[in-house]
Amino acid sequence: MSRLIVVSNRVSMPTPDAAQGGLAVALQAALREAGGLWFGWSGRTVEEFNGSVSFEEIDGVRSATVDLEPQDVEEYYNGFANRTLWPLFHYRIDLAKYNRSFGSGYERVNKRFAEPLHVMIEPGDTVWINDYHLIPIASQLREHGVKNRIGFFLHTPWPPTRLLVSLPYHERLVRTIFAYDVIGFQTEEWLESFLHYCVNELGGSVDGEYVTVDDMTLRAVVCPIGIDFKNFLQASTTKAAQDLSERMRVSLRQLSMIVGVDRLDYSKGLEERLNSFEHYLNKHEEAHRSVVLIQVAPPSRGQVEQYQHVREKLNEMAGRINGAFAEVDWTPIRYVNRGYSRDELTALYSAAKVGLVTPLRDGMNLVAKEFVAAQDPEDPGVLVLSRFAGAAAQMKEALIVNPYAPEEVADAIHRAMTMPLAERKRRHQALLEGVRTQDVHWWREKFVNLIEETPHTEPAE
Ligand code: ADQ
Repeated sequence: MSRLIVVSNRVSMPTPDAAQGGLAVALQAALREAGGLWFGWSGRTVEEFNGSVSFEEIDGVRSATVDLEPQDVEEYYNGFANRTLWPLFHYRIDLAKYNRSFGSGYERVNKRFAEPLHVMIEPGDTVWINDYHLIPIASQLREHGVKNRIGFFLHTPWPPTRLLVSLPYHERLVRTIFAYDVIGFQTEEWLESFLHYCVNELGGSVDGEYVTVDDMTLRAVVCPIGIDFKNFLQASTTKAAQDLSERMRVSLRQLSMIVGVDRLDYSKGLEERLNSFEHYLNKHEEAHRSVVLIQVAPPSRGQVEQYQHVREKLNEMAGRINGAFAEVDWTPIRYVNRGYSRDELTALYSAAKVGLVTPLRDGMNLVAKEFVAAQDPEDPGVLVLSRFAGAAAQMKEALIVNPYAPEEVADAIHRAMTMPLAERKRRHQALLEGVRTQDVHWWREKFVNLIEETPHTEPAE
């Protein structure tokens, strides 16, 4: 069996007590089985980059990390990855910053990663690169003579061609993708956008799953990520989960709860969500003193101005709406700026009658799947899901909404709140089946198999 090498911006190693995302858990399981290695940035900085690698082994998983210079972090991570590509890939060209130094920092760090990485890759290893931070790394590895199979999975959307061409040197970036053997997307929509670009901007041609540009061929597939379903169910039985369940029961009493759980990110549509909830309160007097929205949103990427703006805006909105509607014994929005462990999240989700997942654009959105997994099948809550989340392509039995239309979302909240039990059960059962069977282990097995069965071909000389 070939060894698996996983590469991502940050490495998330197993720790006995830390809350772990589904992605980390799935990749760790794959690495443990295949005896592989996880490579990425340590999260630390050094004055001068030296390419030295720190190895660590925890619970059968081996990691290799390198430190970066502060300038690298600023230009590559806070710069090109999070100020340029993230907004652009979420269709927000109005927020994307195109400083040249970001682009050169991005290329420099990808080169810096490729140097120690190529030395570690042995013949027969399968290499799996994750996400938009590392798009050009395969082309760097090829320059070092790496002939292994290399796959790339994009966790975010791929933007429409008309938006992508606003990126200076877009062609240069996309051409580097042809150094991979396989590229995976969350949905058909992102795959189609990618192929559209290849055909219309690069003069490529598509034959089934294969796309060819000049003498370079790439297999492009859809492979939607899932959650670690079994692990998630187990998390709901822990003491932390049960303690929070009890606290929720006491604090909610007769209140019906709506839950939102997101990183504080403009792509998650949080301002629009609060606006929709305000519409709901305006239209439904009966919800006053009987409904509460719990929105959990821990700050992320705090070095980037737009994240500071969205945070200020949400503080202001939550305060204003609460000020306008609250009574001495009721506050409509509980806005919480901290993260919760996975165990505690299961308790939050299961206490809710409605899950509000309304991003303006999202590669997949795992919260939608976690909410479904946490529901009691005999009395399930209802998922209200944005049509612009990748998850909507799979989760058709949710109440699908346009997050830009506050009245529509408000109506969906009302419909979810008043939905008869039989309909809730029917919708939940169908959703649960998908979440259970297409879980994160299904996803990584499918993607690793795709890389392993796709032969590596060198471009003709
Ligand atoms: P994210 O944008 O981070 O991920 P998402 O998939 O919703 O988005 O969440 C990832 C995880 O973070 C979930 O497991 C969730 O429970 C956890 N999380 C979110 N908010 C939290 C909170 N307040 N407290 C604790 N945990 C919280 C990117 C893409 C997504 C894609 C994933 C995986 O943007 O579209 O689904 O990668 O591919």
